Amino acid sequence: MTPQDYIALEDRHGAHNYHPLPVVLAEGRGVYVYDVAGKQYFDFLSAYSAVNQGHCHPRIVTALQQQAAKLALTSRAFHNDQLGPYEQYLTDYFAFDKVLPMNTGAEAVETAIKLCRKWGYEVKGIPTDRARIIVCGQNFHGRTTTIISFSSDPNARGNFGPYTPGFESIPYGDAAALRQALANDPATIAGVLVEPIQGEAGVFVPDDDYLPAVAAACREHSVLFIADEIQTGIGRTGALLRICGDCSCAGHCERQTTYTRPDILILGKALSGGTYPVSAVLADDAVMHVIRPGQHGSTFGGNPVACAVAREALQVVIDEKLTQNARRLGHLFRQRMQQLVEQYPETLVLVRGKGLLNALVINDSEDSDTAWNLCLALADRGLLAKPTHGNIIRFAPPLVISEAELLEACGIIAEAVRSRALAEI
Ligand code: IF1
Repeated sequence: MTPQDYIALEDRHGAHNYHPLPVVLAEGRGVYVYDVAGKQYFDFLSAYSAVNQGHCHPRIVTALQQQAAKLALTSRAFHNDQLGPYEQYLTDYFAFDKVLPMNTGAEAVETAIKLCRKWGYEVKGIPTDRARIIVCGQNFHGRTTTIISFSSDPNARGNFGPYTPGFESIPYGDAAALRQALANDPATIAGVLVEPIQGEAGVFVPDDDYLPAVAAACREHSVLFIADEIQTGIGRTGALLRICGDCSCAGHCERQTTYTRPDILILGKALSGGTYPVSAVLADDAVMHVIRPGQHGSTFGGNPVACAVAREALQVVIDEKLTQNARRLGHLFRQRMQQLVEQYPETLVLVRGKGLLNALVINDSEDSDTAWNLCLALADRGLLAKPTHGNIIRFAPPLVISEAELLEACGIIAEAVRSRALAEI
């Protein structure tokens, strides 16, 4: 079959809920993926930061294979020999009392919303059905009906009503707007849900003092700070979690007492190294105890394969110092991209990001196809990336990338930008 044959099958038999680049992949190893013709590409999307440990990491794949061949799924109707040890490992790794294991990121966000609301009623004393959660404009937290109910993206939200009530949207990165929202009837506010960096919006990095200000404002008003680290967590931004700021420890440092520790931490994506759907909601007993038997769950949540895979995936992050690598090479990437911005101001506006979660803003309108065309030119040269908007390209390679590979990839980006700039003359 040709690439067009594969694409035609998807077009004919699959829902048209995506618009992929015209590339048909067949293999992945480390920072590379290979199409059906065997062409090699740098993967600079990492499945939206799910493949931080590199494609098909041998240790993670082995953990998956061995557990899947031994005991794959018990449901939570019974105990098994993987869940408890995994829960101990994960809660120790991120320094929280408890974890509620789920599968996808959206499921974990929904779980966090239910946990926050229930805490609001049963602990804070919010009148029944009056709980409100504050969210940020341009957020992305998943695609369920409740989550898109508070999306500001008409494409994600349009014609999916009626919408779930109980959410109030404020500008992202604006601590004063948060304080103002919290001052309005705080007795009915249960939580604040924030992405530490807004990935889909275009890799918007708030000021360094924003997340500490969110945490402080939540504490002041007895409101839960909910951090969605599904895309920014597990080393991606050059720290174990983005909320750790510039610390690259594995969650055991003394800064735990000072960093912007959330009341609820949401993880997903790279929790499995991209080999299996694994997500998690972490909180201390004072919050997690509101969930009692029969009040929440999932068939696959915390299944033995998920537990075995996630433990190995997290251990790989520590053993291979992926957080530190992301921090170091992220600086190098932005430095090289900044040189490009200065060399081709008619094509590029700026580069921004943290660690190996970065974006190039193209000098064109949001509804243009410039970013798309540049991604096609990058694919021709052996690098895969995807626009988040008409004029923004996200660059997020696996954190296992070497300096030499990063510099080679920067060369490919420079060549594609150069050819576009020349074409514009
Ligand atoms: C798609 C976007 C990224 C997320 C954050 C929760 C979720 C995601 C911060 C939900 C998922 C994915 C979803 C995927 C594309 C990708 C994405 F473009 F949609 F917005 F990364 F930015 N919180 N993001 O980034 O996790 O249920 O998908 O496991 O839906 O197209 P999920």
